[in-house]
Amino acid sequence: MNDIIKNNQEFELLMLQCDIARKTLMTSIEGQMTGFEVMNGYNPVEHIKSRIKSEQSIMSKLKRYGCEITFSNIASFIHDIVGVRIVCSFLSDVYDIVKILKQSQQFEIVKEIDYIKEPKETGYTSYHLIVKVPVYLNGKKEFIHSEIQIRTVAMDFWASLDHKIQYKFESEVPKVVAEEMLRCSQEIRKLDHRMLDLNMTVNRFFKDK
Ligand code: 0O2
Repeated sequence: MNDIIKNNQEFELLMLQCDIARKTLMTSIEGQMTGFEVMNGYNPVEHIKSRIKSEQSIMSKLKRYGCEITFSNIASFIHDIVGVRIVCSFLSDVYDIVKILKQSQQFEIVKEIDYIKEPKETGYTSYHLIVKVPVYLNGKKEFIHSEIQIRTVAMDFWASLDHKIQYKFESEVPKVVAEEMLRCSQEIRKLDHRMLDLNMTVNRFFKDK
């Protein structure tokens, strides 16, 4: 661990604030989804996970950005120390979930990136929201930036394999592997659309009865 970080009480406090933000986000999101289920008889969520980014991963990201490892750079540049991932079944669920989250009074959305409409070069697809969560600690109110990723089960399958591949090859992924991953991403995109169409057909079947 970097010395600036290791002996820094501020860093310890930041980690504590992040954990409070993570819990606030999880409680808020789970509550919103249950509220939606009560009103609509349907919960779009398959599962929700949350994590606090490891110190190692924070340092690597700062290095990748070409920033000096300081507490203030962590606070200014790393907006995904708190991460929440919401996984759902269908493509339409992703956009329903985004709509529900936009109604939250417990956090504020500061940025949204639709990597489903415009996938990353790697083939990565997901909907990202960067949010600001208020945290009250030691008589002070601070805002903690956090990242919410919303994706289908199929997108999640791709992303978790990609994560393993990146780790194994230490981000120097051979061209042949990267190209095959891109093709898999395109297949997953088609499959997500087919599953959505199929679900709509099934729903219409029951509506007509
Ligand atoms: P981890 O281990 O998940 O925390 P960037 O500077 O573009 O790399 P930025 O600006 O934070 O990152 O935003 P971006 O690109 O939206 O990526 C944020 C997160 O999205 C990443 O966090 C990953 O979780 C996920 N992600 C983005 N691109 C890819 C990809 O090609 N493959 C996979 N599997 N995940 C991706 P971290 O910090 O990179 O990683």
